[in-house]
Amino acid sequence: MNIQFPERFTWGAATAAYQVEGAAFEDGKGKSIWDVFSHVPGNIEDDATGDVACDQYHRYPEDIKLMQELNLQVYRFSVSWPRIYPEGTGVVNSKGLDHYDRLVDALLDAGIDPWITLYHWDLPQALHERGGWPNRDIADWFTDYALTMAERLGDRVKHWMTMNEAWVCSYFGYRDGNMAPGIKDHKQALAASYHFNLAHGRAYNAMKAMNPNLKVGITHATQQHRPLDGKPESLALAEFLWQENNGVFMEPIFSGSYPEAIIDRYPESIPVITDADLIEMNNYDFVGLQYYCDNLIRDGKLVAEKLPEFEYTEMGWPVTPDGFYNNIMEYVRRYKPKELAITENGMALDDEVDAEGRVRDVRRQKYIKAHLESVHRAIQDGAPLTGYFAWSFMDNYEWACGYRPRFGLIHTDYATQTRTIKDSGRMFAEIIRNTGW
Ligand code: GCO
Repeated sequence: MNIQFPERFTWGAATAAYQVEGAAFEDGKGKSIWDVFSHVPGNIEDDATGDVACDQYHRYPEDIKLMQELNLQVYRFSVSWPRIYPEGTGVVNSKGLDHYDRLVDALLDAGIDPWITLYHWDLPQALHERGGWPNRDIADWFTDYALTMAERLGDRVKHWMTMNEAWVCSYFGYRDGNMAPGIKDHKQALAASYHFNLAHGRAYNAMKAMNPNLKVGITHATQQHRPLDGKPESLALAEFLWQENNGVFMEPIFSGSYPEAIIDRYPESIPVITDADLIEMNNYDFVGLQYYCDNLIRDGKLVAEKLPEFEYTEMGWPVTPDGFYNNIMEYVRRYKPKELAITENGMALDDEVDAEGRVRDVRRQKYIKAHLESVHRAIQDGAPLTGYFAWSFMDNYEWACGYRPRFGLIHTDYATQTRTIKDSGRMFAEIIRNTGW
């Protein structure tokens, strides 16, 4: 097999603040909804919290050396909003800003380009108490925060992602309640989803007006639904779920419209949609797609159990690399995007360091190569893909699953904070060095 990516293709790995930083109550940081949610007994496996996580807040110099060993060209990380605005709005915490300033400089000194996610789920608790994402005012709160960051770091950071996976925050955070802030209310979930899009658009316009050199995008947990039979009810469900999980978040950004199927299905819960809002939302320089697996459908229903014909990960997700190709091409077909990047893709296992100090994660190596083959094929077939970021740089706090699933290219020993590059990390470093294999 000879897989060669374009010379200018960008290679990186990603993390998020609450998952790696720790220092949850240091240097003036305010509480986020995850600080509160993770401390409620029973919400998280083993009642794990992100109080310490990988302690990257203090250990970033050591981690940057490891990024160099992995040949990473880009490190995608998120800023913790309550580190910057402990109360969500108002007074800026200069120690928080200084931290990201130092991190960005250290990355640049190491020859690694920083890409920043502004919102990776850690809403200031103070803003939750003022209504959070279901409150339309959040578009302005978020824009003020985005401008503060762009003003401070925009001279050194070109790539910005406003939201990470608004789908997950809206539906798991406000509809199903299994993620922070733990609300179960469909109407609030749809309002939140609308305001994620609005906040993205408003921040996009404001950031570009401040500094036209910035590239401002958004990342999306793309969902691909695979009917295992040809039954009409299976095909219909796949199409409806495309609209509910992708269309609601992507159609306004790409096309300035809102999926009719959702307006028709939920007349009671749908927020007021205006043309002015849609014009504001319809802005992006690039969209980051994040893909892990297909959702399987049979007999007109989502398949909940494990099927013998699929391999499953530590998250209980099937391994479906060909679905990744279909998913990317579906974006190209439906929305004709001008630029896409794969901002997350990866596999959870229960890796251990062996007696020789190695992590022999053969299954992850296969997963990465198989998914990269799909990316490569999509590029050959015209998809405007400019980069691929592994999730994750290192094992970290996997939200409601605590520390059990390990997604990293680097193993984290949480008791000692020892880092060990896994075999997959070494393989990824070689792929980057050769722009393929
Ligand atoms: C996600 C997130 C990550 C997760 C990863 C694995 O975007 O869901 O960006 O925080 O850890 O997807 O579940």
